[in-house]
Amino acid sequence: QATEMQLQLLESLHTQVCKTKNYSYTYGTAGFRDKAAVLDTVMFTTGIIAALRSMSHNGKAVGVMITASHNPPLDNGVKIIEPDGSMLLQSWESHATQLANIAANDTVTQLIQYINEIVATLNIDSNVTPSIVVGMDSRESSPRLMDCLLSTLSPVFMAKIVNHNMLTTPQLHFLTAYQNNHEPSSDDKTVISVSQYDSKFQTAFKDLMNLYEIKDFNDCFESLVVDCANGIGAPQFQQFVKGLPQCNSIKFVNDDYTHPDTLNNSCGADFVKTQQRLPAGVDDSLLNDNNLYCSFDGDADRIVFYYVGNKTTKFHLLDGDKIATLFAKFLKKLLIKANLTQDDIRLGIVQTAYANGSSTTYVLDTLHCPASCTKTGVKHLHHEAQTAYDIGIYFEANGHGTILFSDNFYSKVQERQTIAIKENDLSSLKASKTLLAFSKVINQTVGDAIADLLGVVATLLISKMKPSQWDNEYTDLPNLLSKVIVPDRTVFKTTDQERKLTSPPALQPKMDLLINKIEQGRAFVRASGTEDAVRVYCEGKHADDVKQLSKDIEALIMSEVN
Ligand code: G16
Repeated sequence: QATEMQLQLLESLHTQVCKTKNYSYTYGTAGFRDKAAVLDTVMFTTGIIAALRSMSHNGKAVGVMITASHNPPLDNGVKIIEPDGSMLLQSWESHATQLANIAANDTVTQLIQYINEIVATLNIDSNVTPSIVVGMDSRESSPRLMDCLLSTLSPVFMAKIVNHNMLTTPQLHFLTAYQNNHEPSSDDKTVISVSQYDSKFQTAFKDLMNLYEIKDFNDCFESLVVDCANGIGAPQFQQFVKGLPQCNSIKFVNDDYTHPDTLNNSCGADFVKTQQRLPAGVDDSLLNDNNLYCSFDGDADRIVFYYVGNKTTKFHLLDGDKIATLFAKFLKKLLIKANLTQDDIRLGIVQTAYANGSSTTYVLDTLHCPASCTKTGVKHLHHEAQTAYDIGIYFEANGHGTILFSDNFYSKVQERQTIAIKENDLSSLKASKTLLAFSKVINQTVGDAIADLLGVVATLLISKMKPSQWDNEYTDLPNLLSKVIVPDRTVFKTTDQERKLTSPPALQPKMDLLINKIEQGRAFVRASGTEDAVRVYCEGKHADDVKQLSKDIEALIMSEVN
């Protein structure tokens, strides 16, 4: 039970920090996200929720990242990380939302009452000291919001806090899990910092490269040009590659994270994916048919690749679907070489409705792998990958994803490795070694632009595959993703993994008539969980039809809501 002093402190901090009142917060696709100016109150309560979550885990470290990822510079947000590095358990999302809305709309007595209710119903031991790991992206508002977040943690909860300041979201996911797995002994003075992340993934990449004696990128492309969206991924990845001699031909664009007003502005993964064109900053000196390009988003948890063909006239996107299929083909081949069947190790792909129809057909008919579809949001894909497969490759088309390897994967591959050594089967041995080494290059806590970049580069180099060969595995159906601003996006409700609208009720039947008119037509509409907009996705056999379909659906939406 809280002491009188703690309650008084909470009351005075609530008055000091929570300036945004009479406001309704909603927990979106990846946490709370809004204009930075209104986030003080929800940051205050997120600190409290993180402390309670850590206490409910018996004091294990819980992570909190202040970021609005791909959103424009004036937005911000917050993501909460479980002790194992995954996203906040879904049943806690409603506690987080309710607490924020009580702080914004009710009295401090009601706030305290609700905190007590969580403690009582979840049987949380209030004597446990919470442990919180925090970080933020490079937005101008992030330090101010960090103060709001931290305000209650030491004075009220006496929490242990590790503040990593500016780093990428996946680095914080990794370090949260790392801290829980490396509880220092009393004489251990190790300070947990981003250097543990760097050395873990640098070593993994070097080991994989050494297995194939690869010294540079020359077999597959000339330079790798990395667009950092002017975000925190820039300094973090620049520091990271200093430890990798193989990567010395990497060139950077949009690495100006010290000017937060340029963040995600005409650059970054979301821009490149939705506009299907090169980001700003790739000037003539960087245009080369033999280069590979990629773009991070603002907090470096997404990545998309691209290249230019035909003497720099054509832009070719290699998005999340292409990354997932590249990994699936590579890993499947290795499993076969290691004499492991689909019954031994179940490899599957998890996508969302945004996955290009051609990619799903390729997965099922060419790779002969199972494919699942979930709602948008990494938490949904992650869960499916973890529960349905031994190698669960999950990627959203927007470039957000990773691979999860199960315990069964590790034990079966190790078993095969022992047999291969006994039988002196060198090809099978190398395949098992590659599988194990490759799994270490991947950040299994969450989608990570840096780790995914290493995984893609390693796959291309080991397979001796040029970007155009990667692309030619299948051809994307023409597609368009657009946004419509509506007075109230909450009226848009979906079913069937967001592939069909149930509300407004008249919209889906009208859309179906339009979709059925075009060859290989597919389209859906859903409310964004990170922006105040409704998203419209359309695809079909012919680009002109897709353009028209997109326009028609946008017009339908406008006529329905006005
Ligand atoms: C977040 C989520 C992604 C999601 C994206 C867009 O990405 O983590 O899973 O695809 O938002 O979501 P929505 O369409 O609901 O706006 P990020 O990179 O912005 O954190």
